[in-house]
Amino acid sequence: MKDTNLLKKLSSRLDELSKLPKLDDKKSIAKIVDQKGFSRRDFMKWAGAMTAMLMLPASFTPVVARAAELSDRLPIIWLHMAECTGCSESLLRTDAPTIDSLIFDYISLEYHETLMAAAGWQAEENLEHAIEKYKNRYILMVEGAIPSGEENFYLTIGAHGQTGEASAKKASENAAAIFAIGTCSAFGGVQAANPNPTNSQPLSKVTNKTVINVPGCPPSEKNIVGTLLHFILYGTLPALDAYNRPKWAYGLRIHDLCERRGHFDAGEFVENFGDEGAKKGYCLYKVGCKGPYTFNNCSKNKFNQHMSWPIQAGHGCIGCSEPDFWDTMGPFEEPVADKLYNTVFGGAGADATADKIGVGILTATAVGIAAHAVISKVKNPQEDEEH
Ligand code: FSX
Ligand code: SF4
Ligand code: F3S
Repeated sequence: MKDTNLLKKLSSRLDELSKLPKLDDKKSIAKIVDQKGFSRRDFMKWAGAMTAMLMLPASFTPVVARAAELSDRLPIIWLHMAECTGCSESLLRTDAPTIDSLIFDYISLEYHETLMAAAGWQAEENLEHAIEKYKNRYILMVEGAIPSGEENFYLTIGAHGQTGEASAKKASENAAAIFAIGTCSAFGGVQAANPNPTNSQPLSKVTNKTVINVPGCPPSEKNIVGTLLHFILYGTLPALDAYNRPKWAYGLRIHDLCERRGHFDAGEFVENFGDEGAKKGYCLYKVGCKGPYTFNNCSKNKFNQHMSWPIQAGHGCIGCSEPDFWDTMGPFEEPVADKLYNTVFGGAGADATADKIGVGILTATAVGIAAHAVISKVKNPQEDEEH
């Protein structure tokens, strides 16, 4: 779609949204931003970064800012299933709030067990009431995997002892959009790791409605807020990969965006944590980095007020935004074993390739190209499905 047509389309969607009543009259984004010590300029800078992240041209910045301003028009129901609440924490418990976390203060969270004041019967009633009142209008965000089938009693909520499975099913039925927040909800995560005693399942196995997966253990606040803004702007599903992850966030490998990538290509590896290579910031592949097999944008967004991310901190990526990463990506501090990936070196495996790099059998450049070829052989879920 041409930029001007898209701009028109997004603007008229926002015009429609602006006609919906504000869910809380006293709140305005300008006020909240100001109260927390940000200027309008900071807010517009943030909107500019969001615009780039959503792969829109810079001229769309005012539209993205307006989408953020209208983010209180769509009620949100956030359910907690089996999880550690790290995903909510990633967004909310920063010691200095970011504009992303302010957006979360601003949106209309009709139900969020960690944040709301209500408890017991009252909480249950609030949920039922919100589902009824905002039927087909609310966005459902679910955090955590869902113990299912004969094992569904491993998660019950509230005084009636309703199972998490029943609760997630019910809330999914009347939602305008459904986001699985975090790897547990998207893919099962640690709960579903072998032998999965609670028969925990991803949200998509519990409902037959389309679920947008926002994985990561936890996902970055920007990927959560960006998914919300995308829905506010378009009102439709974003382009998704084969695992239903938005391509704007999960379209590239960690390895493609990694600041240590030059060292990988030059065959310069950390051999052991704390060695000379580690001090020089060399590539972490040989100490287990799973960046070549993991799709996410962590190096761009980072965590903790954009301070750092796993590889910057000196540990390899453990593949936390991939399905079944607890079972398939371990051991986390060793390279992926030959069991998973055959390579151009007659099936010797990516690790054997890294060893060859280490002992300098090939020249650095040739190795860089060959190793890249190896990595590129790993199945790319982005190529499976185009929307
Ligand atoms: Fe899981 Fe999140 Fe990891 Fe924790 O939703 S994705 S265990 S950060 O809190 O559920
Ligand atoms: Fe970065 Fe890991 Fe790739 Fe090395 S293997 S370049 S540390 S993502
Ligand atoms: Fe997870 Fe790897 Fe990012 S472990 S947080 S996907 S760097």
